[in-house]
Amino acid sequence: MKTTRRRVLEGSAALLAVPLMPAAAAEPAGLTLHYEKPAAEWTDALPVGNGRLGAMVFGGVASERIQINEATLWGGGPHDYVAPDAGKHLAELRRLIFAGQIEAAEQLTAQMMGAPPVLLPYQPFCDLWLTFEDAGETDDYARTLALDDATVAIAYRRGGVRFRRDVFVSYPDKALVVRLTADRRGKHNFSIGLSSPQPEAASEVTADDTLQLQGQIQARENPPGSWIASWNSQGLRYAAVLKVKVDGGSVKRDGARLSVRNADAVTILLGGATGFVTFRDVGADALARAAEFAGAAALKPYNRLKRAHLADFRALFHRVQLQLGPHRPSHKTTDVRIRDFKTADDPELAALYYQFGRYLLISSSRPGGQPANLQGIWNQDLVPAWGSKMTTNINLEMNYWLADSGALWETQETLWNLIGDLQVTGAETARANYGAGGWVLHHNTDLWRATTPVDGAWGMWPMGGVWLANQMWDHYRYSRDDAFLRARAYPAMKGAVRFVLDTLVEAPQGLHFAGRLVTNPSTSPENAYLLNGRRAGLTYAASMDLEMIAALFDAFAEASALLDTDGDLREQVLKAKDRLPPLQIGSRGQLQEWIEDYPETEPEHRHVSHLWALYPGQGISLRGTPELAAAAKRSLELRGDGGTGWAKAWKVALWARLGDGDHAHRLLKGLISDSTLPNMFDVCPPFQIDGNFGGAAAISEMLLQSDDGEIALLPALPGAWSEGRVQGLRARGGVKVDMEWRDRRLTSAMLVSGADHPEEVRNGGKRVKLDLVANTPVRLDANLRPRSRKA
Ligand code: FUC
Repeated sequence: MKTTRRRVLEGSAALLAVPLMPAAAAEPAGLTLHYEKPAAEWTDALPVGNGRLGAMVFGGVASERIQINEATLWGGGPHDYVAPDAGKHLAELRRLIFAGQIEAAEQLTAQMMGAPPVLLPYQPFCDLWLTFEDAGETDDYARTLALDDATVAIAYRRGGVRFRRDVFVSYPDKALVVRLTADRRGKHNFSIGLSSPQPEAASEVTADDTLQLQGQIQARENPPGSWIASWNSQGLRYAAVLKVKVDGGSVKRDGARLSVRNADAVTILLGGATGFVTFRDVGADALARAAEFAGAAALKPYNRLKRAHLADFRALFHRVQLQLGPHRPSHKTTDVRIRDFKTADDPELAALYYQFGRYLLISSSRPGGQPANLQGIWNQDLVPAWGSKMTTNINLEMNYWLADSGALWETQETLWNLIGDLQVTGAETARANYGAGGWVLHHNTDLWRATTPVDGAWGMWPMGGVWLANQMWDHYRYSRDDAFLRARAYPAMKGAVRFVLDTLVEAPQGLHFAGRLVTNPSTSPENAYLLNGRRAGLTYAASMDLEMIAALFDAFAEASALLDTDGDLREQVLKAKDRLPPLQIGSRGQLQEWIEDYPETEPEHRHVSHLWALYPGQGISLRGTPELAAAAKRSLELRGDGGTGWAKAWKVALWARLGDGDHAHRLLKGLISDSTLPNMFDVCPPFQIDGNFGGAAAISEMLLQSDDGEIALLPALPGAWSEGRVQGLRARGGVKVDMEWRDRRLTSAMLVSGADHPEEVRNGGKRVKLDLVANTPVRLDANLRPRSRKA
């Protein structure tokens, strides 16, 4: 590479600003994941991301692998899944279900699936390789992910030289950044390559400091049983452009790679893009986009990139601070702390797990990107587990449970956009499959916004839209953002209401709750019951449907009144609500999952769908509906404390809602010790990110709960967290909450509301009624007595 005057100046400026001497392995702090070895497997590697680009950093000494994803790189192409004849079978399906002929009904669903009846997968993008020249013995190795820097750092001594490598993905500068420094000049000697697991991807050197990789998703036959469709034409184009800047030394082409010689420090910038514009338009110029991102980042000195990255990331991340237990620096590596969490007294690891959830959400879901899928944005497999799709019968929703309470509302922008698209495709499915208005979503979707039933009879679950519409309303309850309600939530809620009203049917004579309005077809996600000795999944009016529909109807009534619109529809909704069957308590004292008290085929089934109204819904609560809460508790006991990672996370939150912090904590131990990988990723198994997000949401539910007009401080504090403090958690009503506690008792709290409104605050048996005034902090003492501002 030609050493231009500009580059020399920029290089020396960087030398002045960043000392060449890399910091020794940082003292492991409360917000750092810390390891003493490079990653041997993908699930040891550490994630970074900006919502569009995700990367897994391995931290090798002889060679570094950084595995990279781009959020819009999926299999297939724009596609309409609607099977035009699916609706013809609806009447017969309903008849069979009401007649108890479930086996025949389940067979019939094969005629009602989407075309094709499985969806398309999220795809890996490319790998960046750094191959280092042998430079002698290595010691003093440390690999860290400092959450509040959103940076993976690798530090070691090799041949007597201290090296350091920092990797982050910048949201403001739209690029992956790798910075290599050393404590001696001229010591960086390595080559740089790009590859991709995608067939026919081509990598080439286009200048002495530039590499690029380009390709197009190829037609593919996927293995049966992979829950992934095959596709028979080329799909999305993708491109990565990489630029290298050296301080001292040189960089030049070396075959298909770039070679860095004798550099003092090196900065590598990578931009990545696909042709994706919308789910119906994939015509963007991927290469031009990638080149623009890398080129623009390369014009900025490293320090500016780093400063912009930190400012951007910290503006979100620092909104919530959490300390559990006394601060005791741990010198164990994070994988050991995870393994030992079950038996060790390590409350700070729970706080780290909480903040890691927030870290992952900021890194995988930012405006302009896609919602976090089953793996967030991190996936190395061509055939990922469950296609790494967006599964909507629990997983996608769970991904966002922590967003509002954890003050990360912007991360939901991608979800609101997805729901906007699903209203378009879901209207077609509602019409074709059900002859209904409004919009419908079943249990899975992908980049192409599938809304049809897929996968099998358990896919005949038309409630995905109802769940998501409820989630939008809940965001309104947290944010009190009227513009959001009017422009985004309300249309989605109204469309979901329309679909439900058009599909509720009267239960026929002779059946339980004859004459009431019920859903049919219906299923309690993925669970099955025994009917005449046979396994059956389909039914009418599964409890979850009734809970979510009742919540949606209430929300719609409130929203339409607030917006002063749709009075007639509101009347209709309230009348329909009165005609829904009630929730029932079964023979074992449990909350009944189905319309009849059927025996279950798998009593410890991972899904706890019928407890939706306890969490994330709020239709069941200890004080509001004590009998149903007791039945929900019985259901939880019968289900047991096992399950997938996400199932445990959900149960932590459910026990928190029941006010049992110690039981919640016992489950959290299981989640962290038994369902968490060395890099702190959740396992389903395999890796699935929902448990990370659900676990974080559940931790905040242990500390703070809120309903309209009521905030509970420390409602489910376990003995293991006898002291701590939290700042910046959010309660419904737009209230920011800080708290401190000691000996498991609240010592002080501070509330700041975004708007004037009354609020009742509760802690244990104590209560206080407050008239909150916008932006005026209210400090409460241990007895919830407001303290004067001066005190
Ligand atoms: C649902 C769950 C599985 C898994 C899959 C992605 O089907 O029942 O456990 O999480 O989604």
